[in-house]
Amino acid sequence: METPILDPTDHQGGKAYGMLMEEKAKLLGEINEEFRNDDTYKDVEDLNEKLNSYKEKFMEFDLDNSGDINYMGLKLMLEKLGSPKTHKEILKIVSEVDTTESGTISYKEFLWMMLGGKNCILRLILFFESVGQEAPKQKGVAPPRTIDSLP
Ligand SMILES: [Ca+2]
Repeated sequence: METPILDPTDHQGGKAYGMLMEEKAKLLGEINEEFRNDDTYKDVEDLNEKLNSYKEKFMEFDLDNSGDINYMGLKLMLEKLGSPKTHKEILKIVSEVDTTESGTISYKEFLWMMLGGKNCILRLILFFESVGQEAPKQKGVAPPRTIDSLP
């Protein structure tokens, strides 16, 4: 696969930024591929679909494009999801997911959380949000998911 190269003479930044996003999407895509091939998750329903939506969600809140969701990214995410949290709560949410104790949430940590069996605050919030989003879209096609049907 080709690796896009950032042009240091491009001072406008627009094109370079687009390439950076592309590069980031590719990196996350590679992690998705790892999880797709991981036997641990072979029984997960709609794994492919889930990984794609997690990737989008993750990119949306990796505000500084560092590849990790930091404190501010998480704070904004929770506000946008309609569940604003206090400073203390946010630190607790990070610590539940942050297995490397880096203070930030990497994409792998995010996936381990979303696909793992352990219940934590962020996972519950994101599940409730996806239920709310999917219900109107699937109207007349498939019954909307209910909280009871969640793994
Ligand atoms: Ca971490």
